[in-house]
Amino acid sequence: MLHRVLLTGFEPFGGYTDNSSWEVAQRVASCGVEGVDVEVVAVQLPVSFARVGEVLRSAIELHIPDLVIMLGQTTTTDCVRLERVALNMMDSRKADNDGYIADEEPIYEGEESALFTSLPIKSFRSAIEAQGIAVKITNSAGLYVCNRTYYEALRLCREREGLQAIFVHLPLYEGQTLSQPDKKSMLLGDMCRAVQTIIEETNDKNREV
Ligand code: PCA
Repeated sequence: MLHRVLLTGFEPFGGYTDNSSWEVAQRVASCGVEGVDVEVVAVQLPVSFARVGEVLRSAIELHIPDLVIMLGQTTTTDCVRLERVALNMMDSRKADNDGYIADEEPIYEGEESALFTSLPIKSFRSAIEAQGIAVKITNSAGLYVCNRTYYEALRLCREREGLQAIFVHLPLYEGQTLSQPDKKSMLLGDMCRAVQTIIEETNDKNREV
């Protein structure tokens, strides 16, 4: 059984006035998950290579979740992307919200090149697909702030027994593309449903043990 889920979303970046990941995190935290007796807390993260690790660590220390679902927005997809791996590298062409551009820098010098989620992402994919929501598993979360955040979370999972984490990239939501009809988007309701499904599935799996 799960007790507490920490859902993170990011502040706006890249010229957008909102971020689909934060819209979804707030909605799921306020609705909860029907039939699952779990507390869901939403925390907003800064789009900052330098600051995001500390903000995530403090949120985990404060809320003591058993599951962390990190959400991030990407403009290049029209489906939910379940991220399998975080790489120990930061590199970007665009500056973060502090104005910083990373240039092939390790997140933690001398540590492992890649960390993998221990959650059953294939079961998540099947359960989300079964509801008619477009979803895929991807093997790179990029090298921008989302990947940096994911590496931090998976590193913390090794230190804290009972903590599991997954990163999910989300498309823009329908309201963000009104003036850019060529851009891909997804309904907020479908993205919320996908996140709720991950919580349901993890709760069921933990119950079996
Ligand atoms: N997406 C960015 C960082 C913040 C966000 O929502 C990324 O994919 O790295």
